[in-house]
Amino acid sequence: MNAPIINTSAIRPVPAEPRHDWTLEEVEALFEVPFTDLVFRAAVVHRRWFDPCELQLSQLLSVKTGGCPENCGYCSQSQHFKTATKASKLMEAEAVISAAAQAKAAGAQRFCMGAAWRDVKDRDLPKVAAMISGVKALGLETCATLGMLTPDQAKALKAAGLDFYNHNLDTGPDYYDQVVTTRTYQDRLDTLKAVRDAGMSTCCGGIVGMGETRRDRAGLLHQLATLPSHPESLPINDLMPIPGTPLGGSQPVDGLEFVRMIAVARLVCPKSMVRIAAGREHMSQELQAMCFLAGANSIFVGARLLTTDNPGRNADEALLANLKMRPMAMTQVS
Ligand code: SAM
Ligand code: DTB
Ligand code: SF4
Repeated sequence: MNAPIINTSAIRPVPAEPRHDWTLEEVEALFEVPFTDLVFRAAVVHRRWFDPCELQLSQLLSVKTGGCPENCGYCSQSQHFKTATKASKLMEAEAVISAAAQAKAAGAQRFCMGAAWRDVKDRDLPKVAAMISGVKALGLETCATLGMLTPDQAKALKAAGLDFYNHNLDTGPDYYDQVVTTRTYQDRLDTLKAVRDAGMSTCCGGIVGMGETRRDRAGLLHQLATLPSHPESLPINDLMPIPGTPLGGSQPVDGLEFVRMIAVARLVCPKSMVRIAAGREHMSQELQAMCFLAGANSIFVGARLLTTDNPGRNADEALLANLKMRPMAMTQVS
């Protein structure tokens, strides 16, 4: 009998502990690892820290839609572009809490409130705080994504019961000004610092499919991996192309490249919840399964993201059943 063929590159030691000293070149090199070897390594790291059959489930609600002064080239909610999204004012706290109760009943663990704001105005804080404390009282993990925050605003949100704050870097630093010019990369990093300093967990990731290069994708992951603490949640969005936006006609990223992005995210931020965020609507079960193998362990559930469609409950119940995966125990509801 022939001896089994072992690809020794596949059994190189896998770093067990998170590192913060990744170089851009190291992250870029991971993207060049042969696909099956990369996914294998990411799967090993995934198993080191997580049960690979468990998924964290978050649900989004747009609590303030459209009319945003920022010019993010991917976004349906920017007032700079003519899109089909209708602007509406900040929702009442009771309506948000009732939507959160429905999300919980449908199986969501975390409820994320999104507002199309550049930054938070102090006059809106009491209403936002009421939403957060009401959602928290339901026994859900709370998350919000409201634009830039001052350190004092971050402290106020934490005091209201906010567990996570989502603020994405979106892409690598070299490509950023091709996507948005009304704020800087440093503005984003400053808000992330305010969130960390207030004692909240960060949810920070980005988007693929905006015409960026692989080096830009590596650049984003390098930024995340060298933050003072890795984001507890790391969403990877596959661009939802929005007609009327500058990026509405972008070429979709190939599925294998999306899986690579997930695998490299898992390798450089081993203890983060890596989320397949926007884009599952146009992904097959097989592609999502490949992402889970490569270390993704979180999804958005519910039929809507903020302004675009998501697979919805029936499709996701079938996905979990077919893959024999199950919801993860909640991480923090204190
Ligand atoms: N206005 C706040 C902000 O920008 O931080 C919060 C809401 S904003 C919609 C949250 C994130 O959603 C963006 O940073 C971006 O990463 C993601 N996003 C927005 N539109 C998207 C799209 N069309 N496709 C994929 N991801 C998108
Ligand atoms: C994240 O990374 N993706 C979510 C959430 N965090 C806020 C938003 C996705 C938005 C997709 C486009 C839309 O629905 O408008
Ligand atoms: Fe505004 Fe956020 Fe959309 Fe940018 S991504 S235009 S900041 S809502």
